[in-house]
Amino acid sequence: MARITSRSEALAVMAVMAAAVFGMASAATYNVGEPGGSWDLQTNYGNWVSSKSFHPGDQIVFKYSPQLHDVLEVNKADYDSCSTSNPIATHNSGNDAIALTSPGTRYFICGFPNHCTGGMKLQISILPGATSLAPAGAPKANSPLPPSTPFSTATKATATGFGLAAVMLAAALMA
Ligand code: CU1
Repeated sequence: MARITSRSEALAVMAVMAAAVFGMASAATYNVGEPGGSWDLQTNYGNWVSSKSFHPGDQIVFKYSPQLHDVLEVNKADYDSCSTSNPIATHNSGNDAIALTSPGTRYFICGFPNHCTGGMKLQISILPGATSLAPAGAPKANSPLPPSTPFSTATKATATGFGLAAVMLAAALMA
């Protein structure tokens, strides 16, 4: 009886630690327009982005028929005017994963005639920091702390938690 209890306790600890670590990793993949849409003429991309926050390490994936659409990454002026003449990058595989590597704003439009003006334009604001390491409401401009501090603290806490969970699991399995 004691064995079962301690093993299930260890497994519970492992599950909690795994959840914490996965949450902390926070590299998310967003399929553009999903659920309910894709890279198409029906989706309202302003609505789509409004419920999300993007961070370095995340990626967005454009899924579409290459016969019907493509994806041009453009600058803000070309985004605003739906100009396709000077793209930063062109994607047309129909399954295009775009890595969001650094903070800033990136602009995507469809290059097919009248599709951008028809609504196929997507503006992505990439916020600094990993999702779960940026406390909501934390003041941004008041601190001279080195930026690495919260990350190394979190990493140590995670490593400690993992070690503890592994020891407990091993103890439970050997009991
Ligand atoms: Cu299109």
